[in-house]
Amino acid sequence: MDRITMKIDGMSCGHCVSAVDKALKKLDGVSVENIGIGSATISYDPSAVSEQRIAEAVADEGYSVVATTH
Ligand SMILES: [Cu+2]
Repeated sequence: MDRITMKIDGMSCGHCVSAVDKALKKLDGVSVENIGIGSATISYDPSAVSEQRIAEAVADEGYSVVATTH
């Protein structure tokens, strides 16, 4: 498993947190470790899902991953 922390733009309240949390948890191979307004730390299995796919899932909810830290 790889662990990343993403800085996410556009999140402003608990609904945003739960929307992003749900979108991430729907992805195969992803487990959410910590999430709050503006950031999320996850572990993921690189053989099941790519970092790009993860960012797309966040974008589909209307938010954007602006930075990723390993
Ligand atoms: Cu919100």
